Amino acid sequence: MTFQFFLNMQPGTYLYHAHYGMQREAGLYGSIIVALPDGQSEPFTYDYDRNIILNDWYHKSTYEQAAGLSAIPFQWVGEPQSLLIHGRGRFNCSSLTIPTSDTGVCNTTNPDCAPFRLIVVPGKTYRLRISSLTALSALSFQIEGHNMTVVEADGHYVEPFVVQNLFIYSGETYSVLVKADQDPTRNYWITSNIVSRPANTTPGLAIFNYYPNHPRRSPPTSPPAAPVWNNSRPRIAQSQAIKARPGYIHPPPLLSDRVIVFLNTQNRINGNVRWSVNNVSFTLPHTPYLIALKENLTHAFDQNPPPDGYDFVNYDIFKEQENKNATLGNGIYRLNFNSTVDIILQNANTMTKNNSETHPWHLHGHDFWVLGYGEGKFDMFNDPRKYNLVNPIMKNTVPVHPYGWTALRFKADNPGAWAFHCHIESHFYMGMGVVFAEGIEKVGNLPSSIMGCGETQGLYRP
Ligand SMILES: *[C@@H]1O[C@H](CO)[C@@H](O)[C@H](O)[C@H]1NC(C)=O
Ligand SMILES: *[C@@H]1O[C@H](CO)[C@@H](O)[C@H](O)[C@H]1NC(C)=O
Ligand SMILES: *[C@@H]1O[C@H](CO)[C@@H](O)[C@H](O)[C@H]1NC(C)=O
Ligand SMILES: *[C@@H]1O[C@H](CO)[C@@H](O)[C@H](O)[C@H]1NC(C)=O
Ligand SMILES: *[C@@H]1O[C@H](CO)[C@@H](O)[C@H](O)[C@H]1NC(C)=O
Ligand SMILES: *[C@@H]1O[C@H](CO)[C@@H](O)[C@H](O)[C@H]1NC(C)=O
Ligand SMILES: *[C@@H]1O[C@H](CO)[C@@H](O)[C@H](O)[C@H]1NC(C)=O
Ligand SMILES: *[C@@H]1O[C@H](CO)[C@@H](O)[C@H](O)[C@H]1NC(C)=O
Ligand SMILES: *[C@@H]1O[C@H](CO)[C@@H](O)[C@H](O)[C@H]1NC(C)=O
Ligand SMILES: [Cu+2]
Repeated sequence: MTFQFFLNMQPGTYLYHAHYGMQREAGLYGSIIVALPDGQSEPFTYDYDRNIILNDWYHKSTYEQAAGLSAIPFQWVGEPQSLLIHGRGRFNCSSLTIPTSDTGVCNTTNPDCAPFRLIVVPGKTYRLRISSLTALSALSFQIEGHNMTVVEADGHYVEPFVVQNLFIYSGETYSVLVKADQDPTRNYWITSNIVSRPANTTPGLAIFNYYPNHPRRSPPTSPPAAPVWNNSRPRIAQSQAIKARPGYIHPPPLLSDRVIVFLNTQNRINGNVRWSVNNVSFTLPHTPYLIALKENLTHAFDQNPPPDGYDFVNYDIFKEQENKNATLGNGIYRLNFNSTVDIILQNANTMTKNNSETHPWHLHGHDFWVLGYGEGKFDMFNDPRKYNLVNPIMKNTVPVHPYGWTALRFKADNPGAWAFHCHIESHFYMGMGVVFAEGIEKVGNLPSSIMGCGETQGLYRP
């Protein structure tokens, strides 16, 4: 299949994936690498460029998972059965009861079950483009015995910093530089581990294979230990370390026109577990927003906008969620074209005592500046004074850490209707998202070939 599209993007590493139901998880995804224009060079050097996609894997189909999430009683998808490093995972097949005719499918000598290996030539420097498209898991990625220098995040150059493990959230992309400068007579482990959730999923394993060692030769050491799953301090520190690279700083507007605070809560609505933003749990209407907006189909979705905030004074973000009054909704936020909008993602306790989760929020159609991260309840008066307005990184996906907040700023300068949602597949399915619309009058005439869903049926002209 051939796609044609026009790029108005920074050179760098991006992702594409399905966005219908929970299809992404079933494997419809990949990465897009935008090359530099001829004659330009990167602000760092390397010998080889390699791509690694991280994922998690469930044995249940996405349809079964979605059915469970909509069922009463609610059936949570649970932790993944495997972690994949570039499509290869591990699973103890003897714990499965599979027909004997199928045993060849799942055994360690089957070449399809061999771990991913990254062949490296001693002394060379590798640019690894690492992306995560996990359904649920926040990951720690590590190469035994080697440090990584982070140089790119979501298509923007980063002021380089060194890490032993990279924390990466679903929807994010990073480039790191790694030099193959260790003992070349052996191989090393590449690992991925779940953080932020108490999962017992087997860690992801791949081989950092020094040429000319045999790629199947197991490293003589044990894989490096995983970070403590519930210690969010190093994760916050790494989020805060990501700044724009000098020479590549896009200064943000110093003031914003509108501030929207998004309280992230878990609620029970009509007997089902849902995620909500300011008491509203998102549901997708049958009619596509852009067509509805362009064609003035005012019955296609709720014309009342959802709230710009929550009850700051009385709401205790550390307390088990008791609000039984969240509602389902499909209203949207209308932004003035070209205005500067601040978004504060405010995390809170879930319906489980002493529990707050990490949510990677992803914005379509824009890059935003990441102005800051904080712990506890966002303070409207004092926290904005601590914003980084000097060299904030621009990204399209950002985590809000447990019991914390994350502040973003973007310019509403891309005509259209755009989703902003948690990149955890089941969370978005359970309502964790919103839609922004701006500059609809600037959107050209829509082709009739895209009509046909919901109220646009009558507009379809083949
Ligand atoms: C794999 O599962 C089998 C059966 O449950 C168990 O006996 C065995 O110890 C497991 N192997 C490993 C390496 O965990
Ligand atoms: C493992 O898989 C290989 C390749 O498919 C097959 O030749 C072999 O018979 C399988 N071994 C067992 C024990 O099933
Ligand atoms: C990696 O960085 C750590 C912390 O800065 C340092 O202690 C260690 O020696 C470095 N390892 C390598 C292989 O450079
Ligand atoms: C992390 O969880 C463990 C139990 O798995 C608990 O003992 C420990 O106190 C927790 N640490 C933090 C920082 O919450
Ligand atoms: C929708 O409403 C706008 C503003 O009232 C108007 O300019 C536009 O022509 C209308 N479009 C259609 C397709 O009716
Ligand atoms: C959410 O619902 C609770 C309980 O009804 C209420 O106290 C709070 O003000 C509501 N918040 C918003 C943003 O509507
Ligand atoms: C929730 O809604 C019900 C019915 O509308 C109302 O009786 C109740 O007081 C509300 N609860 C809160 C906490 O607002
Ligand atoms: C949008 O804002 C920029 C400055 O940030 C300005 O140069 C541009 O003219 C504005 N465009 C419109 C259509 O208002
Ligand atoms: C929950 O957190 C509170 C403090 O916020 C603490 O006092 C309590 O011990 C914690 N409970 C559990 C079960 O960890
Ligand atoms: Cu989420």
